[in-house]
Amino acid sequence: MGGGASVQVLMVGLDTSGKTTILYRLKFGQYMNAIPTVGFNCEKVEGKYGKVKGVTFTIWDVGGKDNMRPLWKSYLRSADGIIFVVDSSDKERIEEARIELIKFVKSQNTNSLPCLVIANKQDLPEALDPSEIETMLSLSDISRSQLCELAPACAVTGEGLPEAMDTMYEMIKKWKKGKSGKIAR
Ligand SMILES: Nc1nc2c(ncn2[C@@H]2O[C@H](COP(=O)(O)OP(=O)(O)O)[C@@H](O)[C@H]2O)c(=O)[nH]1
Ligand SMILES: [Mg+2]
Repeated sequence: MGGGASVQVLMVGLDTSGKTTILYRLKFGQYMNAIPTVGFNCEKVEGKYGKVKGVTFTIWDVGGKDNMRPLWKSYLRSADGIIFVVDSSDKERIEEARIELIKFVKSQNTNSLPCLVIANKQDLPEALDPSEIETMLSLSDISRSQLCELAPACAVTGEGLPEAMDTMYEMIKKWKKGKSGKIAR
């Protein structure tokens, strides 16, 4: 993979964590006020700089209200990677986020896709540190069975998002390499 590559990313997470704001920030390069997502959004986003230059990310942003969560699975079929977005300032729902994240990654069983957790809303004064989020979400448990990384970000300013996309792409490359290795054996 390299310039001209195309990858599919499934973006999930609790409602109001900032998924649609991230999607629009990546697509339009500016803050757009998102209305609550009914169903899903999908955009093709072109990587502009560095490692992801020329890479096309097709990003599926699926609604995160509790009645939508059982549907996340159905978007996995064509996905190369998962982004799970967390609102770093929502201490009350961090445990709910942990449960949904675990449930979701376990539901994939054999098909352990790389998972990037975006700790969003880092601009808010009450935001938890990335290291606190890592612990509260038990990411080390997930890392035992699949590629899992954490990226801090702010979707309003876009800070952290280019690095997050770089990381996602690197993880997908690693995962694809490992997979083709297994098939060849
Ligand atoms: N302060 C702050 N607010 C954000 C950030 N990202 C999203 N929001 C706000 O959080 C609310 C929910 O965002 P939305 O993208 O609709 O969340 P979704 O339900 O996960 O798609 C909106 O009012 C956004 O403007 C961020 O990084 N910082
Ligand atoms: Mg949304």
